[in-house]
Amino acid sequence: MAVMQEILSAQGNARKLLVVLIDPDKPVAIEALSPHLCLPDLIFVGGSTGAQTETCVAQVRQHTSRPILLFPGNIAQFTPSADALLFLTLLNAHTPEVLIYPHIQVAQQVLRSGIETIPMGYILVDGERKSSVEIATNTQSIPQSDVSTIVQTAVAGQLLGKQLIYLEAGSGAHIPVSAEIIRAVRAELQIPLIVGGGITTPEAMICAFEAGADIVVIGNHFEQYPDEIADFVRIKQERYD
Ligand code: 1GP
Repeated sequence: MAVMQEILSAQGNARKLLVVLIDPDKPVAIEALSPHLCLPDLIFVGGSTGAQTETCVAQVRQHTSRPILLFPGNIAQFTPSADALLFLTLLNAHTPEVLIYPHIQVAQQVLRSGIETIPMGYILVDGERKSSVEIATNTQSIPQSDVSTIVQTAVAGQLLGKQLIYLEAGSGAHIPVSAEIIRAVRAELQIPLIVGGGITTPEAMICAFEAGADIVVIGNHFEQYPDEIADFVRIKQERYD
């Protein structure tokens, strides 16, 4: 099944999805994706600087048959060897250098590769720690108190044809995206909603799911504690599968 079909089918059945994000620069969690353990639903591969994406995708494939989605921090990270590409637009960016120039540069390469391409609106929300995306793109995150701007930005993304919206507090955020924000965005959105950044406990994962996230992404925590992937997956499965 195509990856987007799988995501839509899960949303239609109220089945929540847990994603492990692997940074090609710090691929420590790969070993924990061994086939005999509880497996996350999807794997994202990407980071702010890493260019060893193809090698990383190949390594992940040796450990799991779960779909691998590219979540690229720059166009050098593109590889057709993944199962799908999150073709993301940073919706709260203000310059064409961020909003469209990279897409133009890589567009034909992506098209010719035949990879499944999923248009995704990406929204930076303040996680009380300046994220690498903010720094790399010189983009101001939206304060968590400004719920209406976050909702308006997400709705704009849906109207622009994005198939997913990702609320991002930033990798290693001190506070994740609040339940209030997730609820408010969910109430206005039909397409699947992804939430990530600063989620380090099963309680925080459940909080995001209960507020309306369809997909929760965890990166940093599993780099530090890869063995906990199985626990998070089990807890998620018990509640939502
Ligand atoms: C980062 O949202 C992801 O793009 C995951 O964040 O690394 O803080 O889990 P963490």
